[in-house]
Amino acid sequence: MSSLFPALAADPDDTRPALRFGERSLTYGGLRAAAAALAPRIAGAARVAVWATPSAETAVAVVAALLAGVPAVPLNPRTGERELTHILTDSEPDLVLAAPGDDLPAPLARLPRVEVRLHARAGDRTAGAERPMDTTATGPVGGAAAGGALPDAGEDPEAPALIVYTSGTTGPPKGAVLPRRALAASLDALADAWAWTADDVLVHALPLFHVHGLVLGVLGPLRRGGSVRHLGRFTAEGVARELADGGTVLFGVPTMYHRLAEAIGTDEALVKALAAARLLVSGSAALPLPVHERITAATGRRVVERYGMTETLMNTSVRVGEGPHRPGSVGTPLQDVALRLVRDDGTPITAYDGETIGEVQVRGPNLFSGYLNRPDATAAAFDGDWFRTGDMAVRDADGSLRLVGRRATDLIKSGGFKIGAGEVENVLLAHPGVREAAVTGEPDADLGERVVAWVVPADPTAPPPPGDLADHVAAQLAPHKRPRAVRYLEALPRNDMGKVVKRALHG
Ligand code: MCA
Ligand code: AMP
Repeated sequence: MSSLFPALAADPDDTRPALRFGERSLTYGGLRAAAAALAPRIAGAARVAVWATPSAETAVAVVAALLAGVPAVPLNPRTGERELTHILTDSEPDLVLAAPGDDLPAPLARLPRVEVRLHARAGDRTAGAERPMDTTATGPVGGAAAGGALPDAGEDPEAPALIVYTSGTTGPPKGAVLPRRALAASLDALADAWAWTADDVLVHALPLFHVHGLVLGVLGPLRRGGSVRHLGRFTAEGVARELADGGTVLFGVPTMYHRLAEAIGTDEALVKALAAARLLVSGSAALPLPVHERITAATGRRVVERYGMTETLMNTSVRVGEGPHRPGSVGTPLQDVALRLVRDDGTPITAYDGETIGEVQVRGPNLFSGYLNRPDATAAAFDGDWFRTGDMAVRDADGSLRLVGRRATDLIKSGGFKIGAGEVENVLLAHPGVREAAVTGEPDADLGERVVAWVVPADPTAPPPPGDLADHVAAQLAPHKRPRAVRYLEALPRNDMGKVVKRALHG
């Protein structure tokens, strides 16, 4: 298999821009030097954790791990205690990669720490850095200096590259093992669908511990030899500024497009910037029709939707420059992706009629190799060699897909993050003020869905304040999993078997 990053192998003095995070940037030569310096320091590790802040250090850390052939486990820096402990126990990283000055929580502080430097040598400008980013950095490393030989990971396409944790309906998140083959196949298939080239400058503001922000948003541009500008945090002004200043492509979750659509009315610069972009892409959750229509009405632009999943990387996309674009469609299967719709009884649906609903199953080089330490869950996720996505869809006559729902109602998509009702319920139950708890997702104009906690207080005269419960979930799991609303009940509705009837909650 060819290298994951041909542009890095090319020329140590390459001055083309690779990464920009705020005021800090790295050229291809600079990235090559920084990653080549770091790779030998982690080579031989079974696995490394990456403290995945939205920074150039995260990009350098992941690229170095890929060059060294060491699987990387990107960690949400806001992960709470319980979830972090689970991920570390499950993935057993040998060390953690973090930027100088990053403050690591206790469970991680026990691991050996390797600092990610953006410069192979202090003050070394020949390495291709456009400007010094870390002037305090002293050359860390044995061996590979700026412009030195790039390590070769051996290029086994099935070797694990990333382990990305993703929530299920119950229990703690599972680690999806993504091989090098899947990263390469999915990114190349997107390049085919989007005419994505080295000339593209991607603007993004997504977190770097999930597939969308890390694989598509960082590894994608680097595989093409193009560049990425990360905003650090999402703002409509930041998007307008970067698109007006050379950005060509925008990646975002629907919540971000919703916020852009809100800002459009009062921000002429944003309208102009969106209108001039080559490509606007939305994914991770359904883009609501009104959001799409507002953006199109103001800018004349259509937002391209693509459909993916941590376990499968990207499955379908609307293709750039092809045919009329129907909002609500997530497009056709990507190059080399086989896709079928299957009825509840397991029989495939052959109709392309826009109305027969089935579960989406996929097969292809884009698939993960399994859940870490979970052969049971891996086996359950497949029907033969078809991966069951759990998403329900219809197929139109032209082969394009429209997603209509999910098989499991206990999975909530909020702001593009997947949240399992069960994991939040378990944490709520551990709160002393909670006797019983059920968690559901409720429609939310901004987040798509919001997490709602239905709570039977331990003491009905003194129910725990909603803010306390939100803080508790944020501290144990992650802030994006916190309930945005808490409703108090005297008892949860249950059926004869004692099982909570969630449908009765919203009634
Ligand atoms: C809030 N915060 C808290 C608490 N409440 N911290 C501790 N305790 C609390 N009780 C913090 C948050 O961490 C955050 O910090 C800030 O307060 C605001 O939080 P919040 O209101 O929750 O954020 P938001 O404004 O609602 O975020 C919207 C968002 C976000 C930016 C759109 O949802 C987002 O980044 N979504 C992207 C999800 C994504 O990448 N999904 C891809 C996975 P601070 O302000 O400092 O940040 S899906 C995927 O990969 C597949 C393959 C696919 O198809 O793409
Ligand atoms: P995750 O498990 O966090 O990787 O999220 C994957 C899930 O996000 C998919 O199974 C879908 O339910 C949802 N998803 C991703 N892209 C889209 C999209 N374009 N439209 C609707 N849902 C999407």
